[in-house]
Amino acid sequence: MELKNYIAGEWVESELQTIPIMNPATGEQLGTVPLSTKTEIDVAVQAAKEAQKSWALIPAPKRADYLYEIGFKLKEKKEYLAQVLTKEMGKVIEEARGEVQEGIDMALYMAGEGRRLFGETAPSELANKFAMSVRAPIGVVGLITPWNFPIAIATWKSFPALVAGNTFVWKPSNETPMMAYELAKIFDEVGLPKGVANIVFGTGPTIGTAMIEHPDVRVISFTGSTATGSKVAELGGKHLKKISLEMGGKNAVIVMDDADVDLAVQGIVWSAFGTAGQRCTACSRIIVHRDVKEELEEKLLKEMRAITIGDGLDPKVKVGPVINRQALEKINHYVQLGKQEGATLLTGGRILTGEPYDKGFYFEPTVFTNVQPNMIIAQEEIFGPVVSIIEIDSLEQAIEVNNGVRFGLSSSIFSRNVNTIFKAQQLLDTGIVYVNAGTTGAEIHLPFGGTKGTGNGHRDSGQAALDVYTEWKSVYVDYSGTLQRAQIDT
Ligand code: UN1
Repeated sequence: MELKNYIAGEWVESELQTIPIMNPATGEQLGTVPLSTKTEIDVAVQAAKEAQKSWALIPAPKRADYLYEIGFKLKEKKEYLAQVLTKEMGKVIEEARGEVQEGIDMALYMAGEGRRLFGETAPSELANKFAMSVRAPIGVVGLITPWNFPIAIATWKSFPALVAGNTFVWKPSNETPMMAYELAKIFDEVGLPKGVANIVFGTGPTIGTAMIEHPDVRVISFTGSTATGSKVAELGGKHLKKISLEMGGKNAVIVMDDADVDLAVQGIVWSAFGTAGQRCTACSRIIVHRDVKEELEEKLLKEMRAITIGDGLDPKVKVGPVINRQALEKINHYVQLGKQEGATLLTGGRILTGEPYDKGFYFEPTVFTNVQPNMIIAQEEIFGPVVSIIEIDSLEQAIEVNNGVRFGLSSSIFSRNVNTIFKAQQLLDTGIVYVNAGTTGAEIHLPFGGTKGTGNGHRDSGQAALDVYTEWKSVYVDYSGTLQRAQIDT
């Protein structure tokens, strides 16, 4: 499949350089993706700008009708999309179906927002004057999305942008362009007006930069690494753009001495090794009370023996490949570093070789124990199936360790004590807190995002996403027929 950009409702052929799209499970080439230039961004932004004028004038409930149609199409194609997603990204088929479901849910949820988009009224300080604030669309928004959730994250951003009356130019990840292509086909099939949704493939330094610098792009919504996000913020700040960032995590599961350890182990396995640890919400630290540490380690090892690793299309497989060779090497680098730092390797730690692993990129699910909170493996985001066990002996210490990293996306606590639970949810410095569940599995109608190095105060998903894609407009209507002056004594 040779992908093309989708600009102004057309599939735009290009003579540009292309790069291959690979299946990380098998090394098979699935197609090619073009690397666009600044010029394509300019054409797409102009199309989006033109389209936005009329799109913004369509009543929100009518704009929402397109989202319902998109949601129905996603539902109709769910199995097909999940298969493509697994081939292109590597996550296991069950998770791929779950991700497409997130897209369906987001479409229908945001379509519902078309009939809300509530504003506020306020009493005026003057008689015969009406005051209100309404959510106004901003204009053209630029979306930059990662490969680990190529459908879900795109829908968290594009659907609220659309329902609020914006148009967009989207740069998907080059690792997972087929999902973007499939979404573009759906936009086309439901007859979304030309120019409302535009997709341009290419690299961050070329077209990501062009998008951020473009004077007609008013908002940039980015999900990716903290290193890249901080560059986006720097450049966007210079150009006075509204920037929404969702970045890394170093999420922990806390297991207290009164926890249901069996349940905690299940939560840890799902959150640490699901998606091969490539979620920004993945569990990469286990902060465990010393009284249950041994029990937890034993049960964890037992549970991990049942994990089948392989091609995610096989329904028996629980852990698929990682995205590419660089990822494999990066994970391996951290594992070697962990050993050098003096952590004890409890299990795993190897790049898998031999049949059927040689052609793809597979890393063994890995657990380090006796990890100190300040070790590099307990501080930096590894983005792979590697988890570190840190021992504590009080809730206070657990909270301190949890909060002692530069990220703040997700955290979790396993305990049967209601006081412990409520105290923890208050003190954990993360945007998402789970009680008696792992660190993954956010639902689309709640705000998604984090504190510190994870974000810059904005949120994807939920009603909070509308704050990214709207501007508050305060409207005063004076129906007195006279010149009334606020703040002036009469
Ligand atoms: C991500 O890891 O980038 O909460 C998104 C979850 C998923 C989304 C994760 N619903 O784990």
